[in-house]
Amino acid sequence: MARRWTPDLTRNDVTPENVYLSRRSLIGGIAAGAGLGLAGAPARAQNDAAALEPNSWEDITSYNNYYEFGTDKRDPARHAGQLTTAPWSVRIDGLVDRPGEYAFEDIMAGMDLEERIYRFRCVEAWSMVVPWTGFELADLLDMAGVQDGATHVAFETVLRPDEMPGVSRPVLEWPYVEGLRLDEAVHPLTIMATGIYGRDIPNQNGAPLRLVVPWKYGFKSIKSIVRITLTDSEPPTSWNKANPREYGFYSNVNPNVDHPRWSQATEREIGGGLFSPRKPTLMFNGYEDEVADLYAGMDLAENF
Ligand SMILES: Nc1nc2c(c(=O)[nH]1)N[C@H]1C(S)=C(S)[C@@H](COP(=O)(O)O)O[C@H]1N2
Ligand SMILES: [Mo]
Repeated sequence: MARRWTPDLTRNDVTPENVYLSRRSLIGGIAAGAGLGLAGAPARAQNDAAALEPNSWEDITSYNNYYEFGTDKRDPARHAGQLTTAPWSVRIDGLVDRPGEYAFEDIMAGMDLEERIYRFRCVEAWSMVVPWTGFELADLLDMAGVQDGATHVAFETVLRPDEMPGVSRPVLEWPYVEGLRLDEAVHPLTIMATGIYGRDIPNQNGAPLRLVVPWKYGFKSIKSIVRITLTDSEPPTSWNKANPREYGFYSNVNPNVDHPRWSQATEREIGGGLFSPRKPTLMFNGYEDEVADLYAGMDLAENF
């Protein structure tokens, strides 16, 4: 398999320490932490490892946002089973050397799967920790060959009114669309997830493949992708089209920039229990060391 294509926009090419530590914490549990020398690690890394105890399979697969199946958190688990996910293909087009319809199996054959335990923070101020399985989006873009001049990546979710009861209502403009700047898209933290806890990703979580951008609000992580287009301008995004005052293009997790209708300073941990205190929300959802460079010199309140 071809190695990752690295544009000059991105310099951060190493596996972040907190991802590495958290992977160990899943394998060995908290007790293994001491054995791995975490006792001597800096306070921040210890906190990361402790905070990254993943949510249960039950939490992750029964409390969902997937509006094509309804707006109640339980609707996706009830209705997404109807979605036909095989055969599946992703059309990759726009500014690429090898545009075309890529079969899901052919994509998987060319990718290195790994586990990534990431914090997941919804713009609605709840959060989970999810053990995804997937591959770096950069590797998929490499398969298609990104051309000079591409600056952004646009994504589109499948639209099947017969299988998606939610799309009969104009909650959003369908199909659901999202976008990233190219340097965000090829950042090593940005993955396409195809599994959770090492099992195939359930339909309600975006089978057979969905985007995961852990430093951005959850709605950027578009599900059940059928099209990826390389462009030379910022693509339209569903939530921004629906309410540009409340949802920006960037949507980086930021405790200092409130949603117009609620604070983003804290979050409710799903599965934390009725009386568990709200957690402070971390800058870039805890991935500041890895991604702050992408936004150097940018006003993050203006570019929200
Ligand atoms: N196509 C599509 N993708 C989507 C959504 C959606 O409604 N439709 N919801 C987004 C939102 S708001 C969140 S928080 C996450 C939820 O992912 P999860 O259900 O796997 O936790 O998916 C995102 N991706
Ligand atoms: Mo969300």
